[in-house]
Amino acid sequence: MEQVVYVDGTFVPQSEAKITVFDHGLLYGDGVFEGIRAYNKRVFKLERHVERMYHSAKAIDLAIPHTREELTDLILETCRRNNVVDGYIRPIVTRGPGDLGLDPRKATRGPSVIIIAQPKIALYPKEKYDKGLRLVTSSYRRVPPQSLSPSIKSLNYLNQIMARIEANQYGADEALLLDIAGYVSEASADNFFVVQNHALMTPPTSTNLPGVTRETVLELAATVGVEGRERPFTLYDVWASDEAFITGTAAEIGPVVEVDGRKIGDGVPGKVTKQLMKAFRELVTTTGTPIY
Ligand code: PXG
Repeated sequence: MEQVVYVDGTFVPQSEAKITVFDHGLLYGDGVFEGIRAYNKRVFKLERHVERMYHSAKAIDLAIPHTREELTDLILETCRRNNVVDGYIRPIVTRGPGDLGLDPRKATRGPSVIIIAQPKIALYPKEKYDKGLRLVTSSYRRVPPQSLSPSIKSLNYLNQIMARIEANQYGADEALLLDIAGYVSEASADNFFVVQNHALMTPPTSTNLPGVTRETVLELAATVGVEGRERPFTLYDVWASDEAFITGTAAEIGPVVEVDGRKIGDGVPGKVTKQLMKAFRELVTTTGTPIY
């Protein structure tokens, strides 16, 4: 059955879901989005994702033409119309249609609001979770906050796409990006953690996206008996770590077993990582906003 997409006030079949080629989201990447998941007929951390979307929009001076409550309801309604049980949800708000020219004032009609709710999500193959991911450090640095805040989940992903292309060329599963000062930042679309001496470490969010999965893992740390810390660290700390993993809404918790040709720990998914994966699974399948 064809999916139903919300576009600017109406629900339409996917094949009829269209926006104009003059939309500034397409022309200039002028817009924001979210990536949200549903598990077991509930949307995981919906309120937090909606909050992040409003923060991103505020940062680019884009007024979302709905209250948070309205947008939340529209997201849930899009899930219902697509019979979502487990799925992937993508709200997008762009600057909207306007004449050529990047000045946002040209987008006179106002923002476009799009919500996609897919009843299926394409995951990394199961093998990647059993055997672990291989990462390479990118030669591209994460765009620094001096140029564009990495906290904004904007429609500009070329920095990360360049890194991903490079990782593909090296036959790696993911790219690890450093910040402009040489400290570890994040993967192309996931946050990054190392485990050292029974403590988790992840870089502060000044140089990466404040990931919802990242926050969740920091909250879960205590339940598996480890401390979760936010502090800057270098590639040396990665290579010398006992375990490493990436976190993201799509990837969830993905064990990392190799970085730049060096084995991490024993070269297999680590004990703490596996405990966190289990605790995460338990949390996502038992909490969240009910869809129905
Ligand atoms: N860093 C970046 C740059 C991201 O884009 C994350 C970290 C992880 O954040 P969350 O909140 O998801 O834990 C992201 C999230 C996709 C896709 O379609 C990308 C993300 C999320 C969902 C789907 O590739 N990025």
